[in-house]
Amino acid sequence: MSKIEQTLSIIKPDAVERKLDSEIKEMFKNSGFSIIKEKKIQIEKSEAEKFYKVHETKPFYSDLCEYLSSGPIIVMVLEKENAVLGNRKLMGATNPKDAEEGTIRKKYGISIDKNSVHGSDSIDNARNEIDFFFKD
Ligand code: IDP
Ligand code: MG
Repeated sequence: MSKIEQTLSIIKPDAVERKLDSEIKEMFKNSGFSIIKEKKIQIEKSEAEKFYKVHETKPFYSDLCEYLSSGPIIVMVLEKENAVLGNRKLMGATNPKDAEEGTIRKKYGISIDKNSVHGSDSIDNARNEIDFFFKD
């Protein structure tokens, strides 16, 4: 059964820096997502640490948070049927080397850390991540 969902997407610093935001947004729209909210921001490392808290024990945590706060990002709320899973599919595997043809990370990702986009991995996390950036 399918239902309308919202998920959080982030266009990460490597893709914003390369001015890929319009092309990535087109890929979302062409896949049937509506961009309900969006803003371009730069966050502090301390905020990135909160956002990625689930990864705090990983060896790459500090670099990851440094990176997410290293330049402007575009955060978006995407909406469509089964948006969480659909966005994960459109993004492709975490490591662009493993991502399938036609996915955002295959097309634009540079490396496992500079993989161009973030997407929520569950409905609960989507709700929390949307609140994290858009609660006001
Ligand atoms: P996801 O972004 O596909 O959900 P996660 O496992 O949640 O992947 O990891 C969050 C982010 O941390 C990834 O997008 C990637 O940028 C980075 N990352 C994950 N694994 C590694 C790694 O082994 N080395 C360096 N960075 C990593
Ligand atoms: Mg993740």
